[in-house]
Amino acid sequence: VRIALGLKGLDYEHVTYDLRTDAHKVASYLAIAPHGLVPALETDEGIIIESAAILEWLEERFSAPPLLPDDAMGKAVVRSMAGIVACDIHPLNNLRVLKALRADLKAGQEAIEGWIDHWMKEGFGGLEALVARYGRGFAYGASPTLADCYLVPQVYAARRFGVDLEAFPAIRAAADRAGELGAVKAAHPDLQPDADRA
Ligand SMILES: N[C@@H](CCC(=O)N[C@@H](CS)C(=O)NCC(=O)O)C(=O)O
Repeated sequence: VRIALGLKGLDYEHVTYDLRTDAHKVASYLAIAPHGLVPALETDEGIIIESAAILEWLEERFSAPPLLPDDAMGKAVVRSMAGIVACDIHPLNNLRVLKALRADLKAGQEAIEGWIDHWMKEGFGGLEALVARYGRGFAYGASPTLADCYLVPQVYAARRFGVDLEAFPAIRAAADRAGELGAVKAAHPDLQPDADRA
């Protein structure tokens, strides 16, 4: 969502919630986002939760620059790429799932790392084929789309977890190309107001 806001040149106030201290589970945040997950976007029209809904709203309200292709098939492909990350990879490796694996299923650190590695690679396998087919520098085509808004953070997470991305050259190239953009650089976790300072 930060990447899309930046690509569209939109100014926003950034309110952070530290997931490590369960700040997203307090009543004041649940009043904003009843599902207890970040992000949420507070707009003049109301509050929007769920990244896909936020991104589609931004696209509808602030059409320039467009983050979806013109044609219906192009839009479908970009949404397929986004869906692989949003539905097939990210939720399985989310904090609450990893916590449940540890607490309820008694998984140790090695098992958790194996789980993350498995589901990232499983999802990246399909995504790699799409990016290799449709990418022309970016994940889809020659300019950034919603697909890059999903791809960049997922590749960041993969690298943070030490997942070997050798088998996914198209994904790596697209994420690295997008990473050169000012809007993407500014959205990097290390540059956020709540980032741990070394
Ligand atoms: N489907 C939601 C997922 C949101 C989500 O899982 N956010 C993560 C941070 S990237 C979170 O809030 N995790 C907290 C937790 O797992 O307790 C979306 O796309 O917005």
